[in-house]
Amino acid sequence: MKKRPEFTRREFVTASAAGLALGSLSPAMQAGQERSDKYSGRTQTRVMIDTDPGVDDALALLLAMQSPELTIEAITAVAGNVPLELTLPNALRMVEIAQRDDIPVAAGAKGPLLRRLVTATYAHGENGLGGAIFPEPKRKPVPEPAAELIRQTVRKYPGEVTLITIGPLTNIAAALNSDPELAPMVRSLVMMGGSLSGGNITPAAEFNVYVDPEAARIVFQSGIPVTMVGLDVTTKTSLTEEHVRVLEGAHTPVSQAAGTIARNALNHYRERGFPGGPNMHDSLAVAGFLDPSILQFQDYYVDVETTGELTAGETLGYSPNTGDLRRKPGMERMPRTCRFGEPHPRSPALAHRQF
Ligand SMILES: [Ca+2]
Repeated sequence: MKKRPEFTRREFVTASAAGLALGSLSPAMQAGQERSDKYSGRTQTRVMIDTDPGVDDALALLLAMQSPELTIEAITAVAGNVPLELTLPNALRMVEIAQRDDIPVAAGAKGPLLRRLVTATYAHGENGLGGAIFPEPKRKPVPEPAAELIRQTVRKYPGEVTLITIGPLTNIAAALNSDPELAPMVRSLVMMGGSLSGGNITPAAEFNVYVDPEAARIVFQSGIPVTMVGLDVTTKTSLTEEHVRVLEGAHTPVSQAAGTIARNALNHYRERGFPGGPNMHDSLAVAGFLDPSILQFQDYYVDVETTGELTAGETLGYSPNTGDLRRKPGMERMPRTCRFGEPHPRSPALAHRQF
């Protein structure tokens, strides 16, 4: 048997996306191999990643930076899971660990457009990485604020840049607000956020949208083609002991860091008395972008509740197949640009994983 010299990206994807997808720990997943192979001849896709690390953000960032399919123009930090004072250095730490000095990191919004910041230290630990400790980053952010860097980059490559958002949408909304001509220049936007089947911070709302519902609404109504990877599908991912051991068992700096973060996250989750393991929301958004065949999609017009006393941040999906729904004026003319994911029942990777 041929000895594997190092931890492959396939294994990293599998572990960091909690078993979703491109990779395989099982010899049964030949189809996964074929899917990955097709990328060898594919042109790189230009992306920017907006993030609030965040345990699953950190793993999603490492996954993205290990993915040769992506040209990452920048990583922009936003307040969310923890304040910007932590998400920014955490993003810088991940770039250093991945040795990606070529990727600029920008500081973004310290809080939502209109509201006070709500954080999720209960889930991500006080430092945002589940308590996993890494040295202070030596890298510094670029001088441009995140919204300005997003604006400049999209304008530099009109029609080419996909925005991958795995935190509250404040930075994206700020960029769109600053430049009314920007939205049509964005190729697409893939978000971890929202839900059409109940929330995780309130019964109605998913965390990223709840933190800044006004920003989310601007994004959903911008006309940018949006792929919404929401709780409908991300709650079907679960970090397991097996995944963590795979990461810990490899000896590259990235897999070791991912293993440390994942181990702390799993322990933190168990200490709070929950069964199973934490959902890998953000990793799934990145994995689903790298390989859309792991998800299946449905078209919806999605709007965001911004004023509800109990329901602020709820995302509502208007299916084009439900003809008698009462819609707002103009909604019918909006392109049906929003989708959400369901695990694909025929995906061989999914067929062999826990969901
Ligand atoms: Ca996040």
